[in-house]
Amino acid sequence: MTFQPHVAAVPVGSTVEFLNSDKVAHNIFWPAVGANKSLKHNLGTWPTGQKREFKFTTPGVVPLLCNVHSEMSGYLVVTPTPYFVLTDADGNYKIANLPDGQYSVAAWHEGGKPQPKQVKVAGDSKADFTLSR
Ligand SMILES: [Cu+2]
Repeated sequence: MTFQPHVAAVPVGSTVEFLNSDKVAHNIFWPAVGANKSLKHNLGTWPTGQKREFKFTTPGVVPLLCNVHSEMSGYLVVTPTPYFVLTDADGNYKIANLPDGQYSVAAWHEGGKPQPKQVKVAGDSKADFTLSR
């Protein structure tokens, strides 16, 4: 009765498989991708052991919902870049193998909006964020 993981991230263009490993049928739909409501979609409802897939071609936060169980919620973050990472439980993150250069790096937390920041990367560099709702 939960999306696992609760938050996942994939680069744009990825095809994501949604497996129902629960004992009951579930639905998955999303009301928008980012702020774009025209990208809402309903994958339908499917039973135990089956999966459905979807190719995400637009970057943005995708709030995953189940119309059978209103308490279910998860998030898929479709990134515009292959350089992304989930933080650890303390909020620490590290993006490895990033070429030196000027970047816009954005942090996102459930319930908030992506917070972009300009960062110049030269070797080991650091960008801290304070996230609020
Ligand atoms: Cu459900």
